[in-house]
Amino acid sequence: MFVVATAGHVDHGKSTLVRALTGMEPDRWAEERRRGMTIDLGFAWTTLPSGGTVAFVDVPGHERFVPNMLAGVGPVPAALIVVAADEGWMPQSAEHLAALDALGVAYGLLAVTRADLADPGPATARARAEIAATSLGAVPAVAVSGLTGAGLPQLRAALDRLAAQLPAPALDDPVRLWVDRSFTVRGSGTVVTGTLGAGRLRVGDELELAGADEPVRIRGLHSLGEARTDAAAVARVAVNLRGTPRDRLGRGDALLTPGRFHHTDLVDVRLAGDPAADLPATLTLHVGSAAVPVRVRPLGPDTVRLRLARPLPLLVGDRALLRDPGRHHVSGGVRVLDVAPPPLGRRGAAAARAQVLAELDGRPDLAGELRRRRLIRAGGLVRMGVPVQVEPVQDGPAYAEPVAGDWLADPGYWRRLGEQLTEEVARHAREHPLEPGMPVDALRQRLALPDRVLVEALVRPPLRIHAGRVGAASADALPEPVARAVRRVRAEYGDRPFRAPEADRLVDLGLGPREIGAAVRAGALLRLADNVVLLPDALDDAVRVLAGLPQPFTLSAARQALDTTRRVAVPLLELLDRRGATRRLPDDARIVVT
Ligand SMILES: Nc1nc2c(ncn2[C@@H]2O[C@H](COP(=O)(O)OP(=O)(O)OP(=O)(O)O)[C@@H](O)[C@H]2O)c(=O)[nH]1
Ligand SMILES: [Mg+2]
Repeated sequence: MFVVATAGHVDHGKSTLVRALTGMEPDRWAEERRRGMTIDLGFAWTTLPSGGTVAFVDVPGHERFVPNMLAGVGPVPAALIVVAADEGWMPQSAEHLAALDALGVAYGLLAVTRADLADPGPATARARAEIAATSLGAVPAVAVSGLTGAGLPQLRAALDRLAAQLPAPALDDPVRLWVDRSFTVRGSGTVVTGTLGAGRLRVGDELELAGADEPVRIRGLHSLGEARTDAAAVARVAVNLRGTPRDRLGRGDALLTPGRFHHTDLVDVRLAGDPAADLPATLTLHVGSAAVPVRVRPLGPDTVRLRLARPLPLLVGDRALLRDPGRHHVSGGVRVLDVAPPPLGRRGAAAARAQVLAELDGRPDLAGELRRRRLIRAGGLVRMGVPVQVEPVQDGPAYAEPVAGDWLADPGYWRRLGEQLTEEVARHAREHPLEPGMPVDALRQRLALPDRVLVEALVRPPLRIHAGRVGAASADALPEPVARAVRRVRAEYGDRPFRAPEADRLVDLGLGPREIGAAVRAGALLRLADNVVLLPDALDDAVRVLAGLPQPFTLSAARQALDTTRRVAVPLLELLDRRGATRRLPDDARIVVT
């Protein structure tokens, strides 16, 4: 299937032509038929000579209904431009063409209608010249009469040729179905319709609806009036939603593949059309089927920041249109450059931003995004429309290796963060000499990082993480007074390793509870009990000495062999028991476990 939207001035014969081609009535409302005028979008379809199907979105031509027209053409990539032979080029011919151009529509046909009433030559020549200057370029033209049927076979053949030119739909892309109609079917509930331009839908699928907390689920699907279990782009679809009240959604909303779109009310865009300086402060942004008031802030000659009155699921590279409803003036197309732009708080920030935007063209650019954002989750980039591959794939999208979890970082920034972390840890050690390192969370805050895993990923030897703190791995990092005290213990007790310094000796050495704690955490001392410390190699030495005793051995035999006191021997043996080096027997004797 392919979908074509009509375009053209009021009464030029768009609906008559669609009716003649399809045998279906595009003017759905009684009021439209009574007034002989399209007010809202109409839908009709037919089979072409090739066997393919064309679906029409028939738009109103009256100037009052241009917003409805824009909701119809927004999601549709091809246009059937209709000009009446007897009236020629008219204001909404021009306004509709300006809209198609602004949206970058590149595929189209010209039908010069009412050719039974006047020579189609002049209207054809003028319209072709106007169209040639737009994104549509040179288009085929067919003269037709909806009344006599003349030219209809040629128009059908031209539609077939147009269909063959259209690019293949991206079936694996996420779904963003812009709703153009919503209504209630008795017994089924809420139904929305739209043009599915990419991706697939299946009955049972969950979709995301902006502003709704819960996902919505597809209860039923129709395409061209027939029930389906699935639908693939390109297609006109009617989606029946389970349990979603009718007032929760309408034209301008979008049904989305969950988790794949960033909702934003702030975008930086490039203008094609009026210069930034000439734009009024408020305009209406049209994208997909949505129309949202925006405040315009010029940044560069052709770049502006738009503040949307409500958030939309926009992606980098999206095309949209700015229009001044008061003046009936299409200000021009916009290309979305950034859907999560930085705030412009500081003086000079706007000028600096303009320079950044001057380099962007709306094509997703992974390396550039990382350079500008420095640190971002892969999923966040994908939701902005920047594809990320975290494994290299030949000919695949840009590849990036996460630094931690799914976090991606600009390599230069990541290197600087690593250096900053080392400095922070050293500074913290100077200011808090007795603490066993800097808490991970304090580091996260100092480095202004959004996630602990980033801090953890930045820690490199000789630093290490221990018990939620980042510090040096070796005793070399002990504060100098403690290190000096440990050296003196080693000098004094090295040759009688199981003699622990008495409490008053510890005080003389400057080893209070905090200093002992620091030395123990650094592995420079071994604590057996309060105020009972040995050098750390004492444990292995003790096992060697005890293994030389007749087994089992008593506490007293151990104390004598180790040349120490009960003050040391009791907790030392208990520690060896806990570590499984010795085992205590029921009669309180012990054996060395080999
Ligand atoms: N003689 C003649 N009359 C036509 C032809 N096409 C349309 N008409 C008449 O022109 C009038 C307007 O036709 P519509 O098809 O409603 O025009 P439209 O472009 O859909 O108008 P809007 O939807 O309001 O923009 C009707 O009275 C039609 O009968 C044609 O090819 N020949
Ligand atoms: Mg009509």
